Order: sequence, then C-alpha cells, then structure tokens
Amino acid sequence: MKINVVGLGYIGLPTALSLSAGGWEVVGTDKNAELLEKLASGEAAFEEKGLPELFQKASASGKLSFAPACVPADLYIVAVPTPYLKHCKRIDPSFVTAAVRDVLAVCPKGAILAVESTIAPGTMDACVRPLVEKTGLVCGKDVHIAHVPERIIPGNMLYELSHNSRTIGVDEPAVGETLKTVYRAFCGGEMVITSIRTAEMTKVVENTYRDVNIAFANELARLCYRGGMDVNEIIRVANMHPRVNILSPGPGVGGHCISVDPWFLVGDYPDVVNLILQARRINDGMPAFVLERVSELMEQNGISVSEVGFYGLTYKENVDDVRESPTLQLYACMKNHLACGARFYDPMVKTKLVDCQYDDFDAFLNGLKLVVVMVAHDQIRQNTEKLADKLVFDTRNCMSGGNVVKL
Ligand code: SAJ
Repeated sequence: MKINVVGLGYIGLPTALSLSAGGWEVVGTDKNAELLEKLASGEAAFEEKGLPELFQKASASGKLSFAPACVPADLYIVAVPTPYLKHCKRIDPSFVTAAVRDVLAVCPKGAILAVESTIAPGTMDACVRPLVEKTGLVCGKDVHIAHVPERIIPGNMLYELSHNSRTIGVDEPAVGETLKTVYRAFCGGEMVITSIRTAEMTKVVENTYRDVNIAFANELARLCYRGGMDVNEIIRVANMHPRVNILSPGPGVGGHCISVDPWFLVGDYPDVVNLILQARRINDGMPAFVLERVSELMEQNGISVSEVGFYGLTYKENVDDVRESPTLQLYACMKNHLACGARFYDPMVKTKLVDCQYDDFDAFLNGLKLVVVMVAHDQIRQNTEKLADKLVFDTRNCMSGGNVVKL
C-alpha cells in the first residue's frame, strides 16, 4: 500500500515519518516549496522531542519521499490547518477542500481519503462528500472517505502518537479495518471504528471539554484574587477529593486546538451553546486580566514599563509553537492601548515577533524590576536564582520565594 500524506506540519510530518519508519511506502506532499527543501535535507521545521531521530529512521527506511503535489496512492491522509472565520466563528474549511481537490485530481479508483485535520461536525458531509461527487466519483466505490482525527499533544507528540487510542470514522467497517492495519505501524493504542459524524464531534468535544475545564480554573483564579484567597492552594486541597480534578489557571489558552475548536460549535449552534461560549470568553479574557495585575503591581511598587519583562512567547512550556499564544494576545492588547516598551524573551523562539524582544536571557533581565512568567519553560525553572532580586509575577505557578506573586 502506498500512502500520500498531504500537509507536512505539526501533525502530517510526524505521521508521515512514523508510517514510513513502520514500513509503509510514504510520499509527503506540501505546497510550501521552502518547507519541502528543508525536509528533503532531513530537517524538520519545528522542534519536538525525538523528531530528529524519527526523521533519521524514516529516511534510512528508504520508504519516504517528498513531492510538491499529490501523487497516485492507495491511501491519502490529509493533515492541513483548519482555522475558524473570525467574524462568524465557523470553520474555514478552505485548506481541507483545496487538499481534497488535489487528491481527487490524481487518486486511482478505490483509494481511501482520510482527513486527520480537526473539523467541525458535519464538514465531511458538507464539504468533502460533495467534492467527490462533483468530480463524478462515487463515495464508497471510487473513493472511500474517512475521518481519523489526531490526538497528539505538542511536547509529547511521538509518545502519544504510539500510545494514544484513536478514533476512526468511516462509512464502511471494512475501510476502518484497512485503516487500523495502516495505523498499527505506529499506534499501540486501541482503535475505535465509528461513524464519520461521531468521529468529527468526538474530537471537537475532547478539546472543548479541556477548554471548559481550564476556564473553570481561570474563573476560580479571578474570584480568589478578588477575595484575597490562594487559588493554587485551594485547587491543591480540592483535588484531594477523589472525584475532583481541577486544572491549572494560567495566562490564557493558546495553541491551534483548544482555543480554536470550541468556536466551531459556537459558530454552528449559536442559539444552543452557552457554557462553551462563556468558557471561550473567560479564557480569551485572561491576557487582559494578567495585564491588569501587572499594571497594579507596577503602581504599587513604583515600576515603569521599561522595567517590566515578559518571559515566554510560546503557547505553553517547552515547545517553540506560538500559535494563539497568550503572550502574543497580551502584546496585541498592550499595543491597542499604545502601551509599549516592556521587554519580551523566550529561549525557544528564535524569530523576532514583538518589539523589544531579547535573544539573550541575561541581557533581558538586566535592569528589570518585574518579571512576568507567562510560560513555565524548563529554562526558567533552572535559572530561578537569576530572578532573586526582582519582583516575579508567576502566572503558571512554577516559581517559589518571597519575591514571587501568583496569579
Ligand atoms: N492550559 C492551562 N491550564 C491547564 C492546561 C493547559 O492554562 O491546566 C493551557 C496551556 O498552557 C495552553 C493551552 O491551555 O496554552 C492548551 O494546552 P494543552 O497542553 O492543554 O493542549 P494542546 O493545545 O497542546 O493540545 C490539545 C490536546 N487536547 C486535549 O488535551 C484534549 C491534544 O491531545 C490534541 O491533540 C491537540 O489539542 C489538538 O491537536 O487538537
């Protein structure tokens, strides 16, 4: 069986590498010529634990190649981005439909077309199925469509790729069995075969569940601050109850999953959705809450904006991914209020994203009176002594000491 993975980003690349390292013949396709050039030289476009080693193994297998356009294959795995439309909150399926069109232009009869990208429930029926039919092909005969959503977490992708269970949404159980055989190359977890619509909704529900639960923790943080209570201690103690498991408050929810997918439900079911919308609003409001707290601390301690530094630009610890990052949301908020001049630093981010961005930790710290920890990278946990003479506003509950103020 020949597999064509379409879209070689955070999900497509590890999937293509794992499949080829597992013995399948894989062609990776991406429209980005620069990215393809990088990949052809054996270099990944992002950092992830174990990825360089997996890349080497995949290259050594002789089963991996790259191509700028889709090629004839038995199975297509589409892993392209699915943003949401800012004005109506509904999914923007344009990357998926463009990829599907490319696949349909070359796919032989009987091929399987599996979409891994997270999509709003109903997208396969609304966008993919009609495209197949418009091409004059029959679903279930000429092309077998499927939705096999990914579940891996950045920072621990390769472990989760091989250990997590998976959902395989299909029209025909036999196609599900074929997909199981393919994914078994790297997936040791249970694989559940279900309908396409159930697979679509399950994936969105998983991320929405987490968004709602983080929002609960964030709301607790805000009300505990108002009431002069220690939210982290309260959560620690409450979580000793056998059926309570409160997540951690933080400066906001970033990443291209949890902060995006719930909007699909809000956009499609505006008159039904309530809790989910509130959760989104609470989490999206956290960067502004952090700014309010920073401004209070500055006033109380006579600190000027040029003496404030924000540590961390990524959306979470120990990754280099800045998509929907709370720090960038906070930065946009500051700029809107014409409040500039604070410093920024992130050891994982090499490209310049904001004004006053430092590339050296010591230079960043030099002259600062207030450091706002936005991301709990290992790097800062290992360098806490360098912050000893500064006021630290820790939004991630990762620092300790008399100079540390918590969210
Ligand atoms: N966060 C908190 N408090 C917490 C946990 C997370 O503020 O207690 C924040 C993080 O700092 C980050 C955001 O939420 O900004 C999301 O981070 P995450 O680590 O919870 O999740 P992601 O976005 O990296 O990956 C999620 C995962 N989904 C779930 O855990 C349900 C992953 O399994 C999915 O594959 C991924 O989304 C995806 O691609 O959909």
